[in-house]
Amino acid sequence: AWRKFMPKPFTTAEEFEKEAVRHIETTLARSLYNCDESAVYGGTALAFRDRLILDWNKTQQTQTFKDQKRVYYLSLEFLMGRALDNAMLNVGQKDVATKGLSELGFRMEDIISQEHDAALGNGGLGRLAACFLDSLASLNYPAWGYGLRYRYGIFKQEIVDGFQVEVPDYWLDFNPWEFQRHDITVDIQFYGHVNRWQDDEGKLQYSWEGGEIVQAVAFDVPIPGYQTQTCNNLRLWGSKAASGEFDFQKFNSGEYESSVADQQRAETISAVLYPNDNLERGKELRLKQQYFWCAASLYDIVRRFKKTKRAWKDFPNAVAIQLNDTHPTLAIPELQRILVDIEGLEWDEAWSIVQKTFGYTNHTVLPEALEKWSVPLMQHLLPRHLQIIYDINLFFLQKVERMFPNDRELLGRVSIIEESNPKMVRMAFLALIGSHKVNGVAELHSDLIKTTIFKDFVKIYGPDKFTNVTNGITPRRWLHQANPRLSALIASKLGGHDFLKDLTLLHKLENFVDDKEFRKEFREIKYSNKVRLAKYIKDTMGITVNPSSLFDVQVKRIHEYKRQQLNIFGVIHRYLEIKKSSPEERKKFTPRVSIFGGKAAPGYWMAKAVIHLINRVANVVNNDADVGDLLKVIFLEDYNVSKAEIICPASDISEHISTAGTEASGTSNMKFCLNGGLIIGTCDGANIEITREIGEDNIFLFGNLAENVDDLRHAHLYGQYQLDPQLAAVFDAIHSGTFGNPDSFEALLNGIVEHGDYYLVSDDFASYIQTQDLIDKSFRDTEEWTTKTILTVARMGFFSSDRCIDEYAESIWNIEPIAQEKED
Ligand code: 26Q
Repeated sequence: AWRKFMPKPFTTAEEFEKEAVRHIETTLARSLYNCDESAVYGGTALAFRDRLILDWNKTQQTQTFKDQKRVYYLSLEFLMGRALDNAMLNVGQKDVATKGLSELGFRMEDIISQEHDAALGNGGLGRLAACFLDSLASLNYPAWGYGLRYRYGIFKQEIVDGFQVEVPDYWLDFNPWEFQRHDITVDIQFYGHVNRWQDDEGKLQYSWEGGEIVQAVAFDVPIPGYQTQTCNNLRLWGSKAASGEFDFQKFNSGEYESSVADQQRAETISAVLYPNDNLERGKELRLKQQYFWCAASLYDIVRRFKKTKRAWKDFPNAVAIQLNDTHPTLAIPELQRILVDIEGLEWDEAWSIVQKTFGYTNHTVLPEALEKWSVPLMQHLLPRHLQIIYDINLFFLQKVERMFPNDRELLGRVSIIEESNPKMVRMAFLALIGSHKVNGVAELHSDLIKTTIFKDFVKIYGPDKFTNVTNGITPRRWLHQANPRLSALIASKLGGHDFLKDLTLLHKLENFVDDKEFRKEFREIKYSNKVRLAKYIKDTMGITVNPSSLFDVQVKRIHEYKRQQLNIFGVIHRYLEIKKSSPEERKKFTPRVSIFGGKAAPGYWMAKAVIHLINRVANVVNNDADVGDLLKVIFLEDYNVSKAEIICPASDISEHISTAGTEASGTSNMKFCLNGGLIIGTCDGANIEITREIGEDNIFLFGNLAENVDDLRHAHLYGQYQLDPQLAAVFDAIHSGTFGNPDSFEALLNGIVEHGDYYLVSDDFASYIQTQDLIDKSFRDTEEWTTKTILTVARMGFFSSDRCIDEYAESIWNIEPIAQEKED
């Protein structure tokens, strides 16, 4: 009966304008007479938000009513980027809004760029979570994301005199996409002690008492699917001081200031995203963040389950929880605690529920990234959880002892507790033991975890506990939104946009690979995307680059294992070659623009030195009149999701050149290929599967293989070591001061020359340079290049996150989509 009061969604430009203007005038209280782009952004976002909310409410109602199994994706990072364009494309009214805005005198592009990125993540892991939410909603899976509502996302990067400077990213000034749920709060306990007693039946009981309480408040973000009414929920927890008697007492007894200090201390839990990517540093506040978010999310999930009045053993039939890396591992002892201490289940019964509920995704084999927490810290912060972890470990080791009697060393190797000083809790082992499935994120990586970090566990649990789900990306954002012209061209050939829901349909493009007109349009689109990036470079840096040059892009977090240093050494090599060539020889060079972008963790000195070197080289090369258009070097400031949307469609070649065996998957490799860029890469992560799909002829692979890395490292340290001669020439140039004071780069070069070249830069240098030369040649043959790029796009269907999510749903979560019933 209430339906008749529900607002009707707009369908024409005029109806859209009416809604947007109403929001500007009333919701935002901005007079139309000083209406700027930010106000128009607000009005547009609110007009679309209204439409989403209707679907959102309905989806949540349907999901509750149907009571099918749901998946909860626990991630400390959701690197969402902007929401408006995505909302418009998903709802399908962007054209209407574009027309409406232009009637009001505004350009859609300018309005979209008013929005602040939601930058609640570092890099690949966080962006993967965002792509997964998009696919889950688009495929109608009942799913929620759970994360933290950081007040500060990943820092903004400024380059000052060639150095990275970090600036705080306060992004919540105006965020129309979140809804605070004042009524959904959870009290979270820290510190305190454990009481143990016997109940009437003589059974041991434990309770966690005392300590301090911090309140978790829910903030919900709607996640629309593409061309479906499904709108899922992302719930982010914010922290505040618990509003209890405690505060009142303090207040009444005149301790006003100290009560304000308590308030602020509580709020620091959700204040800031830790800016480390693939590096863990054991900070107490980080552990507090992890427990705060796990405990709040589990309380919420359990509360929802209890409303259905189903039996506890049914919990794993109603709930699947996926752990995005080890960051949410505390959810495992927390669920065990809820079931045993609070709900009164027997240990074994509870443990079987826990194991059936959780799945764990591993994203790294790098030793420095494996999470460990000191036992004394955990004892102090979470005394009951530490006991539970010890019990989990005890029962696990007893099982191992029964399987492999008298293998003491094995017990030491697989123990959740590392017997170091201080003792450490190995989170990856706890996550593995507490889950029914463990997956890697690309085939090579999933194989590697079985032979390296989890080798012993394969013997214990058998190989079936381990599986692979190769990562994917959402084609809605990374093709349709980022590259609308390419999306339109594909649609014109394939007869519609169905490929955005089934990316394997792209294979039909192969039929047009010889179609002259198609090839020409395909090339023109790439060119216009390069013009757009060139304009961005001109506007932001004042540097002119020629869009006909080969655009060579490496954008990702700066890390030694990703080897931006290999790239910049290659650039220096190229510069030296140009300098020493005759005018005649110079004509043979393929003009190139080397584009870098990415943030370094603030405490990661080596990564910062790489940024500094790139900027110094840029300074010299770009101002050398001798070189002109043959080479330009660009370091783009503050690489983020919305910049990736401009950069990915504009590359000819992108670099994915990690030391073999170190990059678990990579996902930007997929974004570049999907947009008709080719790859120079090592045999690492998803590059290997990309090669299998698109064909060896269409990718430029180089370098040593993962299987040889150990031997090479060993040879560096204990055998004969010869620096590659071409690399030596590069180092000579740096040392001689060609790029300014060489002192800044001592540590960087020494890591290679003196300290064993852990990342094998020298070993791979010759083959890298050679492959770049091959690329130069290939690029000059426009026809050959065009064929390669078209075939690449046509064969990228496998790398949709939709395929990836279907695999998780089938092999790990055991969940089914919920068809949305059409409105009457
Ligand atoms: C851990 C402890 C304390 C502080 C920070 C962290 C931390 C934070 C972020 C550890 C790791 C990360 C991020 C890791 C990451 O982004 N990994 C990438 O995941 C992608 C998606 O699976 C892969 O494609 C990349 O290969 C992998 O590097």
